[in-house]
Amino acid sequence: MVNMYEKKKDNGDAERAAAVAESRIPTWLIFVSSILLVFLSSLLAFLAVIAFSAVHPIVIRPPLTTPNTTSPTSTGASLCAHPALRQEWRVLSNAQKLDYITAVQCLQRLPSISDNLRGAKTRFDDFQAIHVVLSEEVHLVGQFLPWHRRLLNMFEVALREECGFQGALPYWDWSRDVDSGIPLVKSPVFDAVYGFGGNGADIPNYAGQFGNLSTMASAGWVAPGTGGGCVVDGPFAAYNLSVGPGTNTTNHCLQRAFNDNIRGFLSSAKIAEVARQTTFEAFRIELEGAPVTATMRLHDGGHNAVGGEMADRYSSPGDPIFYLHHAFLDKLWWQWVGMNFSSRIADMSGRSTVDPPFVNVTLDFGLDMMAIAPKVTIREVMDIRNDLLCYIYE
Ligand SMILES: [Cu+2]
Repeated sequence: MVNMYEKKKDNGDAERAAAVAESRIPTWLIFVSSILLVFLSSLLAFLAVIAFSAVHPIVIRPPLTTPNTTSPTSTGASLCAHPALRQEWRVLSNAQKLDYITAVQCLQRLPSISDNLRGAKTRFDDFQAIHVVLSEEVHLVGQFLPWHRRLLNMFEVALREECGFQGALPYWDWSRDVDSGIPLVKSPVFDAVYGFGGNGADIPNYAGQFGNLSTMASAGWVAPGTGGGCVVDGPFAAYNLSVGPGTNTTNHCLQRAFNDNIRGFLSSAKIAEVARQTTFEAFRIELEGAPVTATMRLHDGGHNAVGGEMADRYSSPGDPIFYLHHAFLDKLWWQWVGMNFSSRIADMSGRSTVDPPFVNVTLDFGLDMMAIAPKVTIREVMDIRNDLLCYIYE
């Protein structure tokens, strides 16, 4: 029989034996074992990364930023160190195109932060809803270009900060399609896989959301286009819009009605005509177009050539191509400023509202972004290379 003491004694012996055995392990062996352990765990981590990238390929992309060598802006703001490079859709790699589309789809899944403004359900809808609410205040007025610049800036920031997007907002230079003579439906921006999907399903005698196509036809501008129904292919065919059409709040599909008869308003020759203007006001009017001009110009031409949701002056940001169209208009403005930088970087004018009483828009005019961003002045968005905006165009 083993009593408690003896058992304790036995344990004591065992502990001593273990201690002795331990003291016999040479230091070099402990050192080598530790090195081996570190090596094995590194190998394991490496193998895990290989396995992960087989499922999620790591895409090596060209750098999206360009070093900045230009002088500080005349509007006083400092220039950002690494501006994002906004490029035309067709020069992006397929991986870059998919990255952008994936990020927009991410915004279409994230919940609205605008307190369901105009029925907005998602972060994508937030931007569309703000455009609906402020539409009357930001078109046909001096702040048209600066306001849309800020809207695009906030959209680009949301893609980056909320959806992990690492690129820059692309733009759509429709004059490339028009000059090359291809129909809109063949443009790379409307590709079903590496683009925004194609035309809407054909509705015979489609007259547009607000009869806009029939208006255009009766004005003798152009004949109606095709489509008019829901977009049937591409990454946005399944998206359910909650904001629009117009100022309505309805669940509806993304509609398009391509009109190749409008292409005459979107050629590089038409861009050159707009660029010839010598004051900001003349430039803005020639770029923005009807109803201030007698026929369409670059802005309304691009909207109406795509048609459907894009032809809706309120809810057009419901079509993701809106952001690429407006980025190109923004580029044209920046290029125009660059043609006489020292004076045009501070050139701002125009009426503040469509109807009187209006004030003259100046650099101190505030740009309202409602719930999505703090108000900034036009002065703060005059130079796209500053810390607030931080991008350039290729
Ligand atoms: Cu607009």
